[in-house]
Amino acid sequence: MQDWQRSVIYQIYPKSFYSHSGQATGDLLGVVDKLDYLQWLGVDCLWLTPFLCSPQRDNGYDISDYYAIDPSYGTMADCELLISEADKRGIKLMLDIVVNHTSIEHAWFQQARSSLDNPYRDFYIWRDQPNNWESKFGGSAWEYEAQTGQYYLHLFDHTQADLNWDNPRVRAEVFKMMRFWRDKGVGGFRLDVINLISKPANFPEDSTDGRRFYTDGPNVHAYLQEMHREVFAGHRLINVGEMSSTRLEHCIRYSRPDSQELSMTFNFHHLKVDYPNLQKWVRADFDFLELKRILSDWQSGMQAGGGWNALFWCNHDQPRVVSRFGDDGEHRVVSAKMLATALHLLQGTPFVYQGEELGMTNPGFENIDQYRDVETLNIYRLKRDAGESEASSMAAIQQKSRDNGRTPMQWNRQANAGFSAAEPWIGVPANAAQINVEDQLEDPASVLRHYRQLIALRRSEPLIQHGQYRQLLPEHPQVWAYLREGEGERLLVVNNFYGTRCDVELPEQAIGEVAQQRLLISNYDDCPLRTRQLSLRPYESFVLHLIDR
Ligand code: TEU
Repeated sequence: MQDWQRSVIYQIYPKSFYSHSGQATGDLLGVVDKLDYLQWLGVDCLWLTPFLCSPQRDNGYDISDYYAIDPSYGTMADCELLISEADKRGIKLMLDIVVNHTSIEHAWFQQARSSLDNPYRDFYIWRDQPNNWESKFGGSAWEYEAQTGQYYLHLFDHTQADLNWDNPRVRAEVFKMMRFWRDKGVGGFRLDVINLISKPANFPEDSTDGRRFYTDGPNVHAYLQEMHREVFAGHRLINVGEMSSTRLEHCIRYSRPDSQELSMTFNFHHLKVDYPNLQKWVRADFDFLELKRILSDWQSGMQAGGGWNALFWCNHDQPRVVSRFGDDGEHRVVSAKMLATALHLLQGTPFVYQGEELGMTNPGFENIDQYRDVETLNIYRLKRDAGESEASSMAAIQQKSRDNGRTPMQWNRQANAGFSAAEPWIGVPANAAQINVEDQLEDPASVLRHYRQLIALRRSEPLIQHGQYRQLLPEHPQVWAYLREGEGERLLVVNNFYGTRCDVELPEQAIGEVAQQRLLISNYDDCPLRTRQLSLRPYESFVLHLIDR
């Protein structure tokens, strides 16, 4: 069993976590200040989104220097302190590495753009004519550079130029930089959109946006194996790849131990169940049957192929899960706990995104001036230019904007939710006085306590780590029930995903002849022990450990 197969990872968006210095934005010393809280919660590893030097056009995913800390987050000494203080508490730091692209302010790009024969020209991807591929943030994926008369590729913002991974000098520079951070003592890497690094040499035109040509591209596995040899081999690191629009067979290859590529993969298929016809920017309910089908296919498929899933509901690009798949009003507490249980009992490595453990909600911002995200602001402009009404544009943005997950962490009832002495860079949700760490630490029935219990269970119950996943009642429109099976024992996990009561009968042959049963966790304190005929209350969820007769 590998380290990460019993771990829980906590994601920090440092800009919104805690400001030690009392500025509008959070900083690395702010994370140091909160390490005791994270240790109490029980997490093994922290993934911090990028805090390296950056013009912050995409909040740090546009890096201009891989060897220096962005001054808004602190200094290299602060980073070293964070690594060593976390280490004292048995917590590793995972660095977010963005190497599909750099900022156009990076020295390599500054060199590359200066002339056609500059030695750095081939660090990027240049063409005399653009093809019809689209940027993930809207518009063409090519930008014209007047000085040299060619176009460069950018799959994201035009200030994020794609690196040319077919150039061995690029790979050597990336691996050297990763060894620098490995030798500083980071416990692993989160690799941003790493399955997009290998583009086909001929850049074909596409009938859609081009993604089928560069997603899981021609040399991606070879490049990751090279990264493994050059950076990971012989070191105890946890490496997770963020995979955009990927496929199961590729994720098995990325994460199988014998491929010698990565530890695990993120994918986003289960978070497109509220994108009707794959359109993100419309307001829509989520498709529950589709959600169960996708998560179940990935559970069974990765298990059969020997791969390993990174499990998550939330991150800095996603709305808050309680607002999305739960109920952020009357049933907020029970639904947040149910969603946590449903995810944490799966096979894989769970990620908890800051504030998720409190059941933090979308902020419900009503005015475009309250939003900060480059993608959201682009989309608003495109919608309004296309004649969409203010009300309809804002309805979609309110539900889908990445800023939903980027509001300040809610620490207490004080001003700015205790995040900073200064006014934060983005608004604090009005419910911070009701939803915050300080209150939930005191409350034995809080969402926070439930997360802590789930994190501890993963360590103490081997079936959570490697029991075989089996879905029950796949067509049930309201309940997600599944088993994690072992030899002569199993976990039964039942989740009512809606705010109405529901009677349900589980199939007899799946439950077997039960000799003993034990309740592991539930979200109602009087959960009756039962395995066949269930009468579930709103958002009710429980886990039973069953031993066969
Ligand atoms: O995101 C990759 C990505 O493709 C999406 O999650 C994207 O942000 C979303 O589809 C837009 O709606 C990663 C980072 O997590 C994100 O914050 C960066 O903006 C992006 O890469 C570029 O580096």
